Formats: sequence, C-alpha cells, structure tokens
Amino acid sequence: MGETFVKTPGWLDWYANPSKPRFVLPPGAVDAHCHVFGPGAEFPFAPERKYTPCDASKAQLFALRDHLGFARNVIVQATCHGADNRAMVDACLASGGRARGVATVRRSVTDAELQSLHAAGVRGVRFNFVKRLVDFTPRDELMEIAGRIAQLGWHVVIYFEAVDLPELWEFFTSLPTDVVVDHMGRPDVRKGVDGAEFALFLKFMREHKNVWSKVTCPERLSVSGPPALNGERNAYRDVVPFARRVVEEFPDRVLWGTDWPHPNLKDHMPDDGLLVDFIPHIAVTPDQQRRLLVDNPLRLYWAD
Ligand code: 0GY
Repeated sequence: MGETFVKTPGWLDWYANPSKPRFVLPPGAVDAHCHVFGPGAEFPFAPERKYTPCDASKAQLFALRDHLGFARNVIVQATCHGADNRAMVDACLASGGRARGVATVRRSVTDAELQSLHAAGVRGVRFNFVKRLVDFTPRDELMEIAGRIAQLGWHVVIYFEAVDLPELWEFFTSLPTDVVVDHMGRPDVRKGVDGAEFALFLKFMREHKNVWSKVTCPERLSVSGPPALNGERNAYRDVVPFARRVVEEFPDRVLWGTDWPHPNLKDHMPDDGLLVDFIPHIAVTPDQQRRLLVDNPLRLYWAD
C-alpha cells in the first residue's frame, strides 16, 4: 500500500462531469497542455512540492480526451512531482503513441535517462519561473540542460508571470531550442491587450521566430470569470482579445490545451466542455483551428 497524501486545504478537484462541447474539434486534435497527478499511492508526490493535489490518473485523462473529442495529449510534468517523471512517463507509455510528454530534469540527469525519456515520448523540458510553484534554479544549470536536450531535437517550455519577462528576456532569447510559452506568459488582462505588458510579449514572439505560445488557461487569466449558470457558453470573454491576437499574428506557432486537472485554482473549477467552446472565439476560421489544434502540435511533438 503506497503513501497517503492530504490535499492542500481548499484544493478544488477537477470537474467530474464535463459537458459535451458544442464546438466539434477537427480530426486529430491535440490537447497540448494537461497533467497527471499521481495517483499518489502509486506515484508519490515530490518532497519539495509547493502543493498537494487530488489524484488525476492517466485513465481519467484519457477518458476526458475521448469525451471532449481529442485524439492526443501532451502531458506536461507538474511541479508537484518535481523531477520525478514516472507518472507522466507511465501515462505516455500507456497511451499507445497518443501522448507525448514534457519533463522536468535536473543537471544530474544522465544521457541514458534522457534517451529513455525520449523513447517514452518526451519531446521537451519545462523551466518554471513562477515563484509560488518552484524554488530557484540557477540559470547556468538550465542553460546546460537546454544545450543537452537540443541535441535530442527537444524544445524548452517556459512558465513565468508577465511582470517577470523583462528580467528573463536575455535568458529566454539565448536558449538554443524552440521555446514554448505557457499561457501567453500569463498577462494581467486588466492591463489591456494594447497595454505595454502584452506588447512586450508580442514583441518577444515577433522578434524571435523560435518562440511559440500556448493560448491556454482563460479560466486562470480571466477576471470576469465564467458565465452565470444560465446556459451561456461564451465564458472568460475578457481573455478572448489576448488569445485571438496571438492566434492571428502567429498562426503557425500556437498550441491549445485544457490544463486539466487545473492545479491551484481558487475560485471555481472550469467545465472542460466549456473550455473547448472557448476555441472558436480565439481561432475563428477553420484554417486557424486546424493549425492550432492539429498541424502545430503534430509538427512539434510527432515530427517523427
Ligand atoms: C499549469 C499551472 C499551474 C501549475 C503548474 O506544474 C504546475 O504545478 O503548471 C499554476 O499553478 O499556475 O500550467 O498547470
């Protein structure tokens, strides 16, 4: 019998009965940002974690994939598992080639371990700069890791808050790989889509053609929040202009994902069916939708 974990107080569990989206996903659509948590009894959470989540297993993730109409997943290592990638790797291996992974590794990772992650389906590493989630890792360690994984053809996923972009700019623009930004660099939507902060993010993508963005997490970025329970399905509308701007300007460098099981949400847990219905508001033409959901993730994660 494995270890029993107690969830962080106030932890919101994922939405148990998501609605069926009205938006029909194109064939081959990829949920390019999601996680597995444990189960803790099988894959213990890391001692250095900043939160203890509910369990969210691979079987539950694959059931959600099928319910929403996705064909594939990209499973991103969550900070609650530290650099122990076993739960994510187990899910990738069990997916029959329908999941790829993004790992967290330390400088001590061996070449054989990197090869084994590659064989399991890992195609990137995640560098996290969100201070509430991780302890500081020296930049020289991250750059060393980036140099090693570049040789495998992998990319770097970066997670940071918009206010920290100026300070991180030089490091990010020195990375030798493709660079994928989580959640549009977490803009403060109150500052406006034409504000200086988001303008800097757009400049980052415009000037650096190796930078991609996930146009994800309206539920995390929204101030206006979900709709009232009145059957209205146009949720999180204050985030729409931000995501739409990125999709329109960089249609070949955007990805979309659910972020299931939605760690660290404090106010509400989104209905994942409603999140899928957000997509046609930000990618308004069938061509944009196909690139966002199929062509781009396949190019990045299933090139081989
Ligand atoms: C996300 C967002 C968060 C958490 C993590 O790995 C994680 O713990 O990514 C967050 O708390 O904002 O992308 O899932």
